[in-house]
Amino acid sequence: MAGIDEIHAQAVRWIKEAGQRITQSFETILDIETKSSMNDLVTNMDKDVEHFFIERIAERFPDHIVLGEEGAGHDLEELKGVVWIIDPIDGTMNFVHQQRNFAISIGIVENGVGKIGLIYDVVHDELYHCIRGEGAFQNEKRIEPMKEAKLEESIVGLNAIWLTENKKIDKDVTAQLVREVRGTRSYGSAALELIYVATGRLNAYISMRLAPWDFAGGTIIIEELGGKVTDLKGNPIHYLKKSSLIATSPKLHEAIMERYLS
Ligand code: 2AM
Ligand code: CA
Repeated sequence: MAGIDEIHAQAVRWIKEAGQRITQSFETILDIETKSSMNDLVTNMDKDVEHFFIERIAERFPDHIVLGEEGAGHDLEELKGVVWIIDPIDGTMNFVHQQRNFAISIGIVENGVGKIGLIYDVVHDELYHCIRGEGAFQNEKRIEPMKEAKLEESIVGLNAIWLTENKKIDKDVTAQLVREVRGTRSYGSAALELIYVATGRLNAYISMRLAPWDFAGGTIIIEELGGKVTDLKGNPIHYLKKSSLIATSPKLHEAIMERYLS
């Protein structure tokens, strides 16, 4: 089987190439469809980029498996061997409406353990990446381990939808959190919000509903930097299951869990 460094090096090359394809598509007219709802968008570029990875991976690493958001990869029931969990465009609504605030997200998992994380902020040409145990990097620059923040001094990534009546969380609880922290932000791309937590631009990110391709790459990078990612019950997240998610530093994780989620 290919070594971890070789897999990482290939993933870096491919994610940059995929980024170029996306940038070039800004000059073309997108083909936009909706999926589960009017606001759940998919474009020809989401599909094109997913296919790009599937073809490259099948050719170079034929024993690897791909789980992609647009469903062109494998149908998986368990995480055996090397699995690439890919979101070709995370933040598709931003991609369509803003041509910014989106990312390509890849988590590479071996027998259920996150080994390589990559998030590419295409518009800023910023690649965040790590190999488990070897530190995390923004392009070539090493990212410092995550720092703790007090609850009242933290900036939390949270979508305003969770302050409206919903089936996942009591909106009074989220409203209390919004009042008690220093500030909240919503960027519309889980991958970017996770990388903002990894780099200290946010102190925590909370979502009630994410899929493995939204969080795999970011979780691997955050864990490499000493952060903690769980579902909102405090259980470990699973790379094959949709779940709620809280990503932050260990002490702030404890504080948020204790004050709002227990
Ligand atoms: P996407 O753009 O790849 O679809 C938006 O708040 C963030 O949540 C984005 O990362 C978006 O990913 C993700 N997202 C939006 N709707 C979702 C859903 N129904 N299930 C899982 N993730 C979702
Ligand atoms: Ca997507």
